[in-house]
Amino acid sequence: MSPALNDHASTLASLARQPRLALLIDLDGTLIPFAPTLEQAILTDDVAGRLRILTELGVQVIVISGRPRNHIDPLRRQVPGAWWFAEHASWRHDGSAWSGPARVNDPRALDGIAAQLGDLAGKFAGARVERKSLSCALHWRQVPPVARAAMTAAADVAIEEWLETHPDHERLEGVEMVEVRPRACHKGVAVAWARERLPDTHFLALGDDLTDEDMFRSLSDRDLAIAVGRPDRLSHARVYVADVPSAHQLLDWLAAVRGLHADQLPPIEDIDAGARETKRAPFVVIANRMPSARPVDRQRQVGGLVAALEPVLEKRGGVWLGWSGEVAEREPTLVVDATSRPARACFDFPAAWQEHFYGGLCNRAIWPLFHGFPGRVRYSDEDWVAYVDANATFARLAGELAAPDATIWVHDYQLLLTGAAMRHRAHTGPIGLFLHIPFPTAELFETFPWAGELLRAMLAYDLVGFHTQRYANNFIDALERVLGVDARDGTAHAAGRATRIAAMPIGIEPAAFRPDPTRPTSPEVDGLCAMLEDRKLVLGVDRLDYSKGVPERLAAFEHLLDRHPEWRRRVTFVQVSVPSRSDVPEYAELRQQVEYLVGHINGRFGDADWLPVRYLYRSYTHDVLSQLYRAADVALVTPLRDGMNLVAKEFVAAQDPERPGALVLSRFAGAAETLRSAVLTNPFHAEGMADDLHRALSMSEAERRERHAQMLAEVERETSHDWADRFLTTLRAQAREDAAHG
Ligand code: ADQ
Repeated sequence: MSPALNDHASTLASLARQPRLALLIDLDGTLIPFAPTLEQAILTDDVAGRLRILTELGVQVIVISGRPRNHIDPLRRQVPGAWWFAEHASWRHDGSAWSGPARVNDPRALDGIAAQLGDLAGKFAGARVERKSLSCALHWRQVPPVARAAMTAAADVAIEEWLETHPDHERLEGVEMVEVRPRACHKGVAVAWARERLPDTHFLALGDDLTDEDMFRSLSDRDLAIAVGRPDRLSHARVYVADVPSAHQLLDWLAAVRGLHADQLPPIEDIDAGARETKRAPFVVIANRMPSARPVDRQRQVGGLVAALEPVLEKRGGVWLGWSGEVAEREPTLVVDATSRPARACFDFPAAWQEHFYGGLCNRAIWPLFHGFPGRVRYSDEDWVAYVDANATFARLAGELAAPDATIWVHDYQLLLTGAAMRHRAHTGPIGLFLHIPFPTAELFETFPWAGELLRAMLAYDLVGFHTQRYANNFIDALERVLGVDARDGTAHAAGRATRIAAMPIGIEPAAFRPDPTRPTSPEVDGLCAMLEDRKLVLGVDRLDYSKGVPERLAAFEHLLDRHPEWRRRVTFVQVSVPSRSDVPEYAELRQQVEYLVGHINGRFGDADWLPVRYLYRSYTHDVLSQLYRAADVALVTPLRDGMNLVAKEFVAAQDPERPGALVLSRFAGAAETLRSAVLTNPFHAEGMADDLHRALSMSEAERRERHAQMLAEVERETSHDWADRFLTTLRAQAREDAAHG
């Protein structure tokens, strides 16, 4: 038995003897084995008897199920002393009556997705839609395996699309089912409610699927979560029992211990066994966000950071460390999934970080300042404290994961202090930072109240990489002005360490964006092309962020229709915006502003059969995105400021070299440094941008071909894999050199 498992076994033994103990237990997959239909999945009297005995022995039994209330009612009579939760934590029954959720969502909100999933279920024999009072689930246990992939892919698309306009709901993967439910109704709510009523009580929680993770993550350090079945996900449980019969055995053991009989503890296994192997990882990538383990999302990520780093992580046995995307009220602890590719380790943020670290210093201070929008910057001491704290925590957790001499690659503006915090913890291996956003001019940077602290911390890295030489030079200027450190030769020497400063533009994997001729065109792209008739398509694709200049782009399009009326009815502008940071008020305002402008232009110029602007607020898979890029006559990539901008490169890669579209590219995107054959434009000058768009629309095919060939050569010259190799080679060389001189 490993030492860790011994710890868990003794925690369980002492928990079992606590005078005040509550058992939080899931129903299906935990107490009741899965059966082909819900009707066959019954709570036998034998199992109910075990729960009754526990209640008689002073354990407060709390059953937390995803089932609707009418399924729970007959079961309640089998275990009279228990409390019951239905539909996760939407409804609760404490022995007297059902009470509803504190915040009731309008159940009709689900009608749209329920209808879509219903249609889908109608096409796949065995699929079943379950409509509950506040949520809606699609089950495919009975769908033949050959048809499942097609059905789940279609369900994924429908749900993703629906969620984009219903941010107060979320999707939840279950065992052979997926559910859409209000974010506020999860099993963690049941734990909080029980904790209020049961002060000084220890909690033992058992559950088998993802919905139970909300219950597990809400436990405190003195409670224990036990998974039923080895989780194939990142789990907050540290131990598991093999299956439902083992869970029953565990209940018998608990009753025996509390009844003061000796009994055999059933085998409990350590989930962390895999994680411990990863703990001494030789290579760790640290980024705020995690790559997704879900296939649909991963398809979206192809070509980005994950695609670039995945092979390196795999080759070197590395781990990706990041934020889980969840918030929890407890000390951040690592959850490791050593089986995913790449191996992933993540943790939940404390609630205060959401506001002060992520929403605060990162997105209200550094993001606008580094993009050159000082008017949008808000500084707050509390935000800075949270930033320091978050960076120190990332460093602590990376230290738990990495060997002391491991190579650490830190990404982006959220983690500028992490390298210094790791050095503080005596990390001896190479640590590099790549900044994905611009670095501002020294004059602007100096307005940052903690400019000195930030720069000093950045010099703890062996290598700091930027997209362009201009950003690297800005950084060098800032070192000179703020710290008096001379790094004009590309290396800064400070505090006995040398930091290499280099420009290393990120690329894409061009092959991933060439439309696959063997695959059918997506119905959505087909529909769009049919709607265009013989009009030209101007395309914009961005995350919805003020730095991307979407309102300015719309203004330019309006000028085009004003100044060049010959384009009216001959061109359609399709703007695709991926929802981004929609919980930050500025972003919600931006969305409204864009929607207003779209309505304004369409109202001014549109007629019964021509809509000048189509605005799609959603994300697409890369396959569909590539088809859209290829269908476009002109891409308008006009950020006000952008570190690099991958959309420009993806558009170039997706073109048919014989009949390519034209690229109108902002001079203020990092990509403009290499894509010199684009039509370069100034996004701050709407009329000028309208003229540049006119030029691109009017360009001859020969000129488009020539420009495209030059740009494609650039895109193919430096791919994302080359970029990752180059960064890591430079980092290792720098660390070796530093060690030789140190
Ligand atoms: P971002 O600001 O996110 O990245 P960008 O480089 O354009 O900007 O990358 C956006 C990615 O999202 C692209 O890969 C694109 O395909 C994808 N995307 C955009 N719209 C989409 C949609 N509707 N559906 C699906 N996918 C969509 C930051 C910096 C950039 C820098 C990158 C990488 O701000 O300047 O280029 O990191 O370093």
